[in-house]
Amino acid sequence: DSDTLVDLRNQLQGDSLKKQLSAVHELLALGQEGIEALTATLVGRKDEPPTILDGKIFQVLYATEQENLRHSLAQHWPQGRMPTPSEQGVDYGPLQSLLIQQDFEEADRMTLAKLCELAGPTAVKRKWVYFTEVEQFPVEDLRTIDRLWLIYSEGKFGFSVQRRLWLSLGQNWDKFWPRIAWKDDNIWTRYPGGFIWDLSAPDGHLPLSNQLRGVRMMAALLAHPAWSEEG
Ligand code: UYC
Repeated sequence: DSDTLVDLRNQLQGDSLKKQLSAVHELLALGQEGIEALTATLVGRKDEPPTILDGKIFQVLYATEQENLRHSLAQHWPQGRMPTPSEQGVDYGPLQSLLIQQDFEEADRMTLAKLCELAGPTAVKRKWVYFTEVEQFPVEDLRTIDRLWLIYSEGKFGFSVQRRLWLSLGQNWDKFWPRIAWKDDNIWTRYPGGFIWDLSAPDGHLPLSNQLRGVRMMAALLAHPAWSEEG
């Protein structure tokens, strides 16, 4: 009834992320009027910097597969809810699109491809990046990639999430791997089948960094100034 609708809309404006996210799902379950409330909330926040709530609402509205809804989303936000600035002119639109669709496995592959693009044509050909290239990555681009992962994963995935965990474990890799389910009983998780490609994964599980050539690339990512500067 209308009380529920009002309560849920208020819950969306509250400051508990958990409650916001559960309100999104409850509104969705109400059908068309819930969908309209979600759309109104999203559009009402159009001029604000995108949050995890905005990413979630965008995703669930997109997933309704209602043509008119997708059309009006695309009119407000042709690329997705998040602007994707790049100092190097890299197009993160395809990554945003995969994340909106919650295709985390393809999004993970696309992330590696974008890191290679960022590093330049030799890295694109090589299909992996050197830690020395990572050190040169612009702050802006890494933040764009990280925020895309964050807002479309309920805050679960992204380099900054991995960094926070890694720091909380005293930068100890042996403690870090099992925490993000990249290792179990001292055995590396097998790519791609062993990984968890949805939100049931532990925090920091994605995006992946292949450890085949050692830990230095990932160490450079997690130690990058993108995560420590202000702003
Ligand atoms: N793989 O095991 N991985 C690949 C991971 C390792 C290996 C890709 C992550 C350990 C080989 C991604 C983990 C290892 C290939 C990841 C993991 C290993 C491959 C595709 C847990 C053997 C084919 C992108 C840490 C013991 C490589 C890419 C090739 C691929 C990710 C083997 C994303 C997070 C040490 C043989 N693994 N990788 O980088 O050249 O190729 O075809 O980390």
